[in-house]
Amino acid sequence: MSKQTIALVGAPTDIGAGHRGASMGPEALRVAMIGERLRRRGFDVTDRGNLHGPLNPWQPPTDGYRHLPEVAAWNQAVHEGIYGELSQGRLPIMLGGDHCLAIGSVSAVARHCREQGRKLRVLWLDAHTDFNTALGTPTGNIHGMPVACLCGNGPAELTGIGGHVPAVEPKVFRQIGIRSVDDPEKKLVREAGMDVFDMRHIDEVGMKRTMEEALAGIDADTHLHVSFDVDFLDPSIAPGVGTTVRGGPNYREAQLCMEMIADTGRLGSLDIVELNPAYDKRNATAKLAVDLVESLFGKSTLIR
Ligand SMILES: [Mn+2]
Repeated sequence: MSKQTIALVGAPTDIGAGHRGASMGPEALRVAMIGERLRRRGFDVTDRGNLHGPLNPWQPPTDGYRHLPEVAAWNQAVHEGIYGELSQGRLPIMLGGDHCLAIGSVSAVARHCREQGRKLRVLWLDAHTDFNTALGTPTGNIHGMPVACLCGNGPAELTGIGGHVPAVEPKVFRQIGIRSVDDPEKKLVREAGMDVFDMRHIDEVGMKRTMEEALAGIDADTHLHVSFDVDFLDPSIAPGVGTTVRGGPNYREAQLCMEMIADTGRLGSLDIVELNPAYDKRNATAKLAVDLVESLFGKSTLIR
């Protein structure tokens, strides 16, 4: 079987974030040669350029949400862009942008899976569960809410993107690397019954067993979507994010995580989000993200 065509889709915005700068993420990943490195691995890579949307007006929250109309516009553009790539048989990599954009990308993947009769599994690699709502959020920043919105808990402008409410059920998610959850959010995560592998779990059983658990049940009919929030990584190796939380996976744990996902052969789409060059040092976090993406696409030390 020939290798799949990968489509890079830039979404240069920080519309859902609490710090400016994730809007520069797509270009930092290109500067770190994401396209070339995947091409070198034998993939056919096409860079579709950037999506467009409203500028960040940098306003305080209204009714618990910051920039809701702008977030909706960006996510509509992402939904259409990612759905279009999937429909053409390409494997989309969304270059974010902040994590609110996963509302658009995951809803597009879910729509594609419904139409193709495929099962969906979403691996959410993140320090945060992103399951907040307008009632519980301390900030109104919508990058803390995409999982809730995708599960139907959020404003209609966002839950309705893709035309199927909810876009997904909580059971499709496996969250890995979690170490920062707001108190009201903890209750919601618990009630939703979402599978969360927090850092304590990784400490106790190791990354290998964690990934075996997160990947259990994936079969030939499963589309695997990875939503990679760069703040998943320990800030000592990945300073280039706005919302660092100490105590994340180290370099080797992150590599193992990516390699075990690659081993399934089921990766169908990817988000790379929250990379913030304004906080980075000489683009080191972008380079690390690209290294990890290479592993996610099958780079390994030995022929196994
Ligand atoms: Mn996130």
